[in-house]
Amino acid sequence: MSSQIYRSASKAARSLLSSAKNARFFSEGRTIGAAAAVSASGKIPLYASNFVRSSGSGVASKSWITGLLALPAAAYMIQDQEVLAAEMERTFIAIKPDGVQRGLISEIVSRFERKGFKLVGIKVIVPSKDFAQKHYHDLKERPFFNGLCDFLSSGPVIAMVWEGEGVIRYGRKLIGATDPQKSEPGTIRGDLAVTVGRNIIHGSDGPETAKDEINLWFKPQELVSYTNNSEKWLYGDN
Ligand code: DAT
Ligand code: MG
Repeated sequence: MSSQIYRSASKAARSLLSSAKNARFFSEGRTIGAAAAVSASGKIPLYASNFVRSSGSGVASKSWITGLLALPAAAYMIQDQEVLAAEMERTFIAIKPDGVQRGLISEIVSRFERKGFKLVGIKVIVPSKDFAQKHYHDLKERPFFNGLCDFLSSGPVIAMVWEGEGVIRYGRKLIGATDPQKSEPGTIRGDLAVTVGRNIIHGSDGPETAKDEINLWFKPQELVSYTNNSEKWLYGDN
């Protein structure tokens, strides 16, 4: 019985959600902050835990009421997650064979993670030369193209997709200039690399390349959408 109520409650929440969606009402960044504030007020956890406890216990009447009263907030929370999942930008980042061999995986991952970006896909892969040529197709006229593709396919690469507001452009800032001699101290290449041919990391340079590179390196099912608990402290308008 209570699980049936749970189902209708969540159905109702979803229908509230879809009417909100149709109104295109929630799709502004500002809503994310508002929804986070609702979650932070403590109403949502109460709602969630009451439903969990009531399922199958037979002592659910108080919980139903609390739960039903919380429906609009529940719809809001579902919406909050979907807005974040739908609107957040993604970029493709790869630790090249030199970065892997030099033991810099955790150092590089931690810089993106500490900034507040979210890892939504990661794998270790030795790309074939053909694959490397696809990845660097826009550089095929350059004299270093062949050597670059040999190098990228010479060993394990850590392929990643990172998500967050402004992650494409800011990811490039974290990485630093292409030539580590010109990268600022504090950037990944500035701190950890010396020459352009061994600059340890790749990052998409714009929205189009990000989309293409994510599609080249990952199948859709290899990427996850989730809400990280810290997001309510990372995003919000005042
Ligand atoms: P980035 O990796 O910063 O996006 P890019 O796309 O211009 O730079 O070039 C891809 C890679 O090719 C780069 O990371 C290292 C290599 N590369 C670029 N310019 C080079 C050069 N002048 N000599 C040797 N390798 C170079
Ligand atoms: Mg590039």
